[in-house]
Amino acid sequence: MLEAVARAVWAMLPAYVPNNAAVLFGGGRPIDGGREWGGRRLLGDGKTWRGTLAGTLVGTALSVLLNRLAPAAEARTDWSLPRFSLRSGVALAFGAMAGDIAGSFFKRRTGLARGEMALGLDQLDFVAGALALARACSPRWFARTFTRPTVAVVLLLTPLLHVLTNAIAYGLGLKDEPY
Ligand code: CTP
Ligand code: MG
Ligand code: K
Repeated sequence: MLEAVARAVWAMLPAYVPNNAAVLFGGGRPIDGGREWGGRRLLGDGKTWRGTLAGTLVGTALSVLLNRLAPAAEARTDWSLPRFSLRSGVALAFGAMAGDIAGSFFKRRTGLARGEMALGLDQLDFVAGALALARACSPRWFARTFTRPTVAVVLLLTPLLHVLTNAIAYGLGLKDEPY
């Protein structure tokens, strides 16, 4: 059980950190360039080129780092941890950013302003993006790494981790809202 959770979190870390990296390094020119659609912003000022690039780079770098840390972590436990290819690492990191951007697109369509909470969507849009892109880019790696029980753990655990890290980022003054 603990190993299943550890494997799931390990495999998802390159998809988890991009959001936090975007909060830290984001800002500047919005991806939608201020454009509107149907009287509302296409994406909003919260989705920037810089944040997206930073998130993708940090997530990818973490996948490389995790590969190097895995043997030591495995030696200290009796777990076997997943490894990332460059392809799957990039897919998880960029997929998380893309899913988050798609989430903002839907938030704007339903009239939610930038920063307003969309319960469920905010917590899972990046997971859906990361898993979908990883599956499309590295199908064999994906099938090995994200077995059904692992996906179940991810879907249950991610919203909790997301709420927790965002609350911490808010507490540290890094984020404008605690979600
Ligand atoms: N961010 C960014 N680029 C991204 C994603 C996030 O620059 N692709 C930065 C922005 O400064 C953003 C912050 O990270 O405000 C928090 O991200 P998030 O909560 O996803 O955005 P919101 O501001 O809440 O906007 P939205 O309502 O569109 O989700
Ligand atoms: Mg938000
Ligand atoms: K979001």
